[in-house]
Amino acid sequence: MSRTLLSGNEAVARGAWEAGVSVGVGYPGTPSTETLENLTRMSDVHCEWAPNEKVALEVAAGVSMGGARVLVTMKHVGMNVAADPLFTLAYTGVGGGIVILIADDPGMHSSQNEQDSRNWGPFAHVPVLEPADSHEALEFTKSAFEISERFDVPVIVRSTTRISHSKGLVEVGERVLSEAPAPFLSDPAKWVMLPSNARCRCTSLNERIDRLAKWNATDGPDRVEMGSTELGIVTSGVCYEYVREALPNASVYKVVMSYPLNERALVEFAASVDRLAVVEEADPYLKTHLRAMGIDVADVSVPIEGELSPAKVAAAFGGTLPSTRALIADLPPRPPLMCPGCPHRSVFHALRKAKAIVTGDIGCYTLGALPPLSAMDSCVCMGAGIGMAHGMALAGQGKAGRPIVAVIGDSTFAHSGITGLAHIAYNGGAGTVLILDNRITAMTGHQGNPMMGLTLMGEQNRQIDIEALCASMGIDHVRTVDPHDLEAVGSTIAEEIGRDQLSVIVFCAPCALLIREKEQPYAVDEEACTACGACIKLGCPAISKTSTGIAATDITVCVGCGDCVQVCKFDAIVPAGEACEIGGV
Ligand SMILES: Cc1ncc(C[n+]2csc(CCOP(=O)(O)OP(=O)(O)O)c2C)c(N)n1
Repeated sequence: MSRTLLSGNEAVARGAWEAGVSVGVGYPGTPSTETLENLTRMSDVHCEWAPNEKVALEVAAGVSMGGARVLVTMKHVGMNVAADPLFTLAYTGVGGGIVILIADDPGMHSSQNEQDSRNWGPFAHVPVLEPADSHEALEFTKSAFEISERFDVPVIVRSTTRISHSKGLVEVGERVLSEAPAPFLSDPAKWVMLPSNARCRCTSLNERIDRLAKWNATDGPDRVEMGSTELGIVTSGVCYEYVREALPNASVYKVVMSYPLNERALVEFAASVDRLAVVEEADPYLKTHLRAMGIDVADVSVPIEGELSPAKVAAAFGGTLPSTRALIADLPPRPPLMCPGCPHRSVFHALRKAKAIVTGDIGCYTLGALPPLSAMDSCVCMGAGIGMAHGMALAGQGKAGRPIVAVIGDSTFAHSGITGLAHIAYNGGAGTVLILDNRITAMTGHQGNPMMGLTLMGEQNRQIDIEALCASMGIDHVRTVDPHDLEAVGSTIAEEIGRDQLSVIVFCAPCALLIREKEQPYAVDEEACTACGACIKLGCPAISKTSTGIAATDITVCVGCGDCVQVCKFDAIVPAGEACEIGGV
């Protein structure tokens, strides 16, 4: 045993490795992504990025059926995508243990919504464990594998941003050496969920969860810390840390297994305190279940939106603690921006000029919604933009002069855009679909994907040929364009939106952060600049307006992509060396 500092995500990876996991599989999504990336660095584990979370869980189901332990990772919205296999895997149960890390994002630091993944527990009848720190993330991941195999059910480990991304001291141990799985023996009653088998497995699932609830009541991981009996708090996950800091004298019931709940212990705890309150983030999950159990829960105004903090918890109980907001207030604001040299920029610049209705999607390109580009009208969930473009056309939009365009990134297209495109092709729809192929899953930190073929284990495998894929759907108009050729971007978009048939434009150029060698930066020739503002409208962080209205570039930020040179009608943007010679910046 030795001690080390690990983030919650690193600790989950380490816990899975110590538990003898054979395979890790998932789809990137903040705040879960680094878990698999860390597992890859450990010995004797094979890791894969799946095209989406549903496929990840299905691969895991196969690993489990084959008798080996498997870790699946995703962010909260990923489980919406993977829910179909989850519900039925609860019926089949497992061979080797299945542990699913779901990382929630209260406060939506990097997500389109706030979801509380504890709800999957009672919904799908799968146990949920909630670590409060890195140490518990490791320990509970290990126990999750044991619970999964002992009670024949997949287990969810629910993290949140603060746990996934904070570092804490962890005791690391050895890896259990598991034997190679025995050859597979068919067991259709367990694995083939025809209705007749599923009915039996449904009964069996209820029995398994009953047994688990009994185990939770006698040997479960929940913890009671008695302090003053005037106030008792029921809490879980990182909120436990906030409660300890904000209400040091209160008695605390720390829920670790949030499904199935240890009902008897909760009732006993409630009886042992004068007043009982719940502190939890996101949904009133515990509050609702405690009230359903007949426990009198005080109405305390703990915020139900966003992230909690020790200060917010203290305030809810009439106390005060210094708020971290005061520290944050001193930091300069850094709004999210497309990077200098981002290949997505020119496409939104052109879409704005085309006055298109843009049904967008999720990725770095969602920043095209922000000024000065302001060229995205919707962003709902991964893959939604393509189906929404078709739906807008069905509603009769697009006829009054504003063309309908769907915009989607390469990873998002592989995740859930292909089916949307198949839908339009199959139903005879029209419209223009733009695939922004920057050869990487950029937004979550440069993960490989099936479009470019680099695997999580570092192998270069097959790449999907987007043009051929579209052609196989019977789409006649498919073109690939370099997004740094602004003339081609504008003219191709103009031509394709003018058609009354379905067309696809693939804008293909690598993410600016993949390019290690910077091109020569550009600077502004002050004499030639007329302060027209055309370059400013690109929204490049390397270009700004001076007090006199003319443009200036920051040559330490400029990567020399040349997009701004192409929008300047006065040849005022020139290689930085030349600008210095003629007296520019
Ligand atoms: C269901 C779901 N899974 C994961 C995510 C996290 N996520 C948001 S966008 C994205 C991929 C973006 O990659 P790409 O489409 O290639 O666009 P890029 O960022 O490279 O421009 C991911 C993984 C999410 N929002 N929803």
